[in-house]
Amino acid sequence: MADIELYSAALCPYVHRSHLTLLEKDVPFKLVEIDLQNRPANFTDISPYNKVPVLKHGDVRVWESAIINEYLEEIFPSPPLLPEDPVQHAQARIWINFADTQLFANTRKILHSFDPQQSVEDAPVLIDYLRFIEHEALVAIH
Ligand SMILES: N[C@@H](CCC(=O)N[C@@H](CS)C(=O)NCC(=O)O)C(=O)O
Repeated sequence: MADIELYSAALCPYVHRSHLTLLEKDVPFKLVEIDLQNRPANFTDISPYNKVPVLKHGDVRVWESAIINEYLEEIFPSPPLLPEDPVQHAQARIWINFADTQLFANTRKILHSFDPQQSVEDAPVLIDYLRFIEHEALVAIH
């Protein structure tokens, strides 16, 4: 198997998503920590968007966390990431979309903010998202 590297930043929720997928699939990999305030020279040779995560698999590079996970799913199908049942499959994909379009951007904004006052102002939006997740989880188990 070609070597796998995941280019990471410890606080990045997008990285966590692909990191968890590698762990779940029990795939050996190396985590390469990138300081986003001081990126290595020529980092865009590895990451065309100049962001993390990027997965390197031999000569292949894949970026965008959701697409990295789809790639890993195809290369390492076991255990599967998504349920087979069409309804559960759709629900899982709705949560992926929720994370992409709403949750992650706000989490990231707060985690990476250098302005404590701005974080306080941004926090209620994140709290609303977390309440929404909690509410939907309670609906799902009843
Ligand atoms: N849509 C991308 C988002 C990745 C992203 O925004 N990563 C952040 C860290 S959490 C980053 O590298 N930011 C660097 C920058 O924007 O300068 C994904 O899902 O992978």
